[in-house]
Amino acid sequence: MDFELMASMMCADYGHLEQEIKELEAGGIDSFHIDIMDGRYVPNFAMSLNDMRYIARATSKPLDVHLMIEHPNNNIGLFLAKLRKGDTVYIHPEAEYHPSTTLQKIINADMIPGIAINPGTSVETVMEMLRIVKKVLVMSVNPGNAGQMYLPYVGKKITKLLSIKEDMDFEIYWDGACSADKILEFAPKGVRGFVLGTTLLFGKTQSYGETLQNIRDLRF
Ligand code: S6P
Ligand code: MG
Repeated sequence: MDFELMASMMCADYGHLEQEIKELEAGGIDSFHIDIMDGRYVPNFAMSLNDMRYIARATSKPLDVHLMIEHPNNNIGLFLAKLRKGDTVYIHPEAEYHPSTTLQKIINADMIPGIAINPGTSVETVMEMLRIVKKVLVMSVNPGNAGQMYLPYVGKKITKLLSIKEDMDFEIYWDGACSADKILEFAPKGVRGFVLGTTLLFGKTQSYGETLQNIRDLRF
């Protein structure tokens, strides 16, 4: 079964960040998920521009940048200037008056445009943007923190997105409280990738390599 695994770097050990990156790479992680928070759009501060730039320099794997900031259009250029072609940038449509303008800037920079949709956001309200983006990051927790509980009502929205993804040409990614049973259930249905945080990857006794191998060995 082909699916992608992303490491949620806000959960990494910042005392040994370079080592964390190398271990995740050696363990076969597909990309690094970077949660940028501004303390306004979400009630938390997590990673910022310098963290993102550090990781971009430390790895040649793709970055998966999740902007949880108000009005990303105002300063998205700061992020795009430090990323590489082929990296992904997600915005939250509710955080911008004209989200398609911001998405166009991401496209013009040769990066992959995505939207992140909150548990309380319905597919219908983002329908037109689904024609522009290549990736939809479905939040299965409210944005702002790692280590939260999965919100089961999100499952119905994923079913709806799965039914239109081929016609509208986008892929679905999972963010929040991702456990092995969620990968087992949703990868075969067509969810393309999963962000791994404290639920499955970080703060465990086993190595990242062992955890990632166990996921790849799941019996679907
Ligand atoms: C939440 C953020 C996520 C979390 C990730 C943590 O606002 O967008 O990327 O970092 O979900 O995973 P977990 O397993 O601790 O919920
Ligand atoms: Mg995220």
